[in-house]
Parts: sequence; structure tokens; C-alpha cells
Amino acid sequence: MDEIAADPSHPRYASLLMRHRMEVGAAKGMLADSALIAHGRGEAFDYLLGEKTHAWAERAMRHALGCLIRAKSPVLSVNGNVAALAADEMIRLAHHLNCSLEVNIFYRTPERMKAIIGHLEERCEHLGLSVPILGQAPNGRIPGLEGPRAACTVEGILNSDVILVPLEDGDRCEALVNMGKTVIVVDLNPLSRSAQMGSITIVNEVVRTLTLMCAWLDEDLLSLSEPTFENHRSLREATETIRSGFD
Ligand code: PTJ
Repeated sequence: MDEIAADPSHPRYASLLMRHRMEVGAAKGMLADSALIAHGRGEAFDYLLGEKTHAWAERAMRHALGCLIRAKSPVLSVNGNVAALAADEMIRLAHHLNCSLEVNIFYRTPERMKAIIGHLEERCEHLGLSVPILGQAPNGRIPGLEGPRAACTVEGILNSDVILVPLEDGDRCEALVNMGKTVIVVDLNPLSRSAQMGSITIVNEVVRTLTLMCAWLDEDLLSLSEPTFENHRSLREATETIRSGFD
């Protein structure tokens, strides 16, 4: 899956690898037309943040993982960009948390849904992991949203208490928060509506985030407790880092 022409010793290898994953995702029909614009915006913010996981992001990630582990009905939402970039990491996390993935896309078409679900199934088989993949047959609607972007499943998103929504649309994020859910956003732009709306916002690149979270799953649960976590403070630290530069 990750065979690219660039040498791993290239200084921009990680970034080239992510671009390659987006190209593969596009070729498979998984991506929205604007997916590469969204990716480019993410890359720009990642540059400004020094392409690393900051201490304030790590605290948000630990708090988020603790909430997911303690949740009654957690669910992980997958869109086109997330499927292209981080299918394996989302599958591993869902497997460890014993929860479902739900494909929930902003620009919904039957063709894209089929392509994303097919890709996730392929990666599950490759990893030898079995994870429920919801979303093909929506039987519920997110209150307060119009049109296809409200579609979801009752057993997944609708009944969840904690939901992970990487690269989410701001409106949908707000609608999920209004339903009383703990909404965990992953977004490199701390000023985006989703970042500002989320209950817990992780300002970090999605693959770095999920890889670290999977590595922490074996740790003592207590070490994932961040009782003093405050989202608005974490967001302020992220914007301060961008303004003042990083080490
Ligand atoms: O697959 P769909 O139809 O659900 O569409 C997905 C996209 C991402 C195209 C759609 O939700 C969209 O247009 O998103 P936005 O409004 O462009 O927001 C995407 C946000 O994700 C931006 O704030 C980016 O900075 C951020 N972002 C992009 N790539 C990454 C990222 N954040 C973390 N990791 C990334 N790799």
C-alpha cells in the first residue's frame, strides 16, 4: 500500500508518504473533490506547528483516549481523508476499544461510501482484525442537520456517548455536541469551527495522533487520566505556539 518512489531517508519522506496515500485514495474513488485542498490546509498548519506532537496536544490525546476507554458506547467516525491516510490506525484503535467504525462523509455519494467501506474491509483483512464497519445503511439522522450529511446509524453514531471525529465539518461537530455527546476532534487548524466546537480538540496530524494513541493502549489506565484538562486552554496553547514559533 505504501510503496512510493521517494527514499525513506528523504527529509520530507513522511509528508510524501501521506501525499501518496491521498493519491491512492483518489484513485480508489474514496475522496471528495475538495479532499486535497483540505489536506493542503492541514500540511500548512503542520508546518507552522513544527510537524510534531506538542505537549499540550499530548495531554488532549491522553484525555481523549481515557474518555474513549471509559465510554459506554464509543464510536470512531471515518471520512474519505481519514480512510485514505489512517485506515490501519483507525482499525487498530477500534479493535482495541472493541467498538465500531462508522463511515460518515460530508459529500455523500453511494460510490464513495462503497469505495471507503471496501478499502476498510480490505485493510481489516490485511491486518487480520475484525471490526464492525457501519454506515452503508443509515437508519438514523443527526438532529439539526439537513440533507445527506445528517445520515447515520442508530447503533453507531446516534447512540454513542463518545465519538472520535477526525477532520470533521464544523456544523456536524456542533450538532453532535448539541446531542450531549463527548466529541473528540482531530484538526491541525485550532481556529476551525470544528476545533472550536469540539469537547476535546487534538491539534495534531491525524496519523501521528492515532499511532501514539494505539501505542498508549497498553499503558495503565490511570496514566491516561488528565483531570485538569480544559479544551479552551489547550486551543489557546496551540494558537500561541503558531504565533510565537516552536523550538
Ligand atoms: O470525505 P468527506 O466527504 O467527509 O470530506 C472530508 C473533507 C476533509 C474534504 C471535508 O470534511 C472538508 O472539506 O473538511 P475541511 O472543512 O476542509 O476541514 C478539514 C480540516 O482538517 C482542516 O481544518 C485541516 O486543517 C484539517 N486537516 C487536514 N489534513 C489533516 C488535518 N488535520 C489533521 N491531520 C491531517 N492530516
